[in-house]
Amino acid sequence: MLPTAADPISRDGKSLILAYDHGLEHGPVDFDPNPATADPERVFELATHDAVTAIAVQKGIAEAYYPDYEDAVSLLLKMNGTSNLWMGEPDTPVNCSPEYAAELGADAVGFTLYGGSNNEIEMAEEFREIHEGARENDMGVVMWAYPRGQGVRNDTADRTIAYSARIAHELGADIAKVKYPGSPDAMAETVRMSGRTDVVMSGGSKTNDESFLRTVESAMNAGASGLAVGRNVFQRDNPTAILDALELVVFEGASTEEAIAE
Ligand code: FBP
Repeated sequence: MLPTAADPISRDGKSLILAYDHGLEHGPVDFDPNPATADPERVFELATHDAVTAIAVQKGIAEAYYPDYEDAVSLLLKMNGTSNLWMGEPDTPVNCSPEYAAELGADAVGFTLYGGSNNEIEMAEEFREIHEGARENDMGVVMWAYPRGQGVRNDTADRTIAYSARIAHELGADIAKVKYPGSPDAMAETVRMSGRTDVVMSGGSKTNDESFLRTVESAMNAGASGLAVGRNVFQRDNPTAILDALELVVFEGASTEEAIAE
């Protein structure tokens, strides 16, 4: 396999990104199910699990905690983000430069693009600067490809999600992070539209072990390259157990039944 820019945050072409930007995006409510996870150190500890290929965090968390973990986990630095207090048309300000991301030790940068928002034009221009800055600093690029806003009637429609992955591909992302489009066929079409850009599934709100693993298994069978997951790991009473199971499904091709039986 040829090396790609996604390699530092992937293993054998597969990724399991532990997303932990929820304190900004959703607020403290996301830590309620497992209050200890309000402490970033707990989640960095989880990210040292063999299954995890990178942790995705905002700049402030990286500054404060990543120096203690840089030998143990790859860093995917999220470059934009909005709080849940914002009530306008979907938008998300850039809060870090690629140069500073590189200085913090980032292996890759992450960027949310809300295709269909009235702010899509500005966001795409911002993405250009982040993308080219990442290339100059040898970092991979992950797009949180989230169609959302006035131009989007149904953000989970299969064609809409396939379109968002295509946008990520055409604008130069190495990995497109998309919501699961509802069926294996729709996921396969999303993967087909994303060309050489890898597609990872977004974890979504917490579900039970079996239903979550089944969705991951079906995404992998449809050609996805892994997942970027937050709440379905850190909101569980035993996050390590679900990472053990995900390792089998994502990297070993195990079925849900096999992963649960382990
Ligand atoms: P989850 O696995 O918890 O869904 O996390 C993925 C993620 O993209 C996070 O990086 C981000 O904070 C959150 O979902 C945003 O979710 P939304 O914009 O849909 O509320």
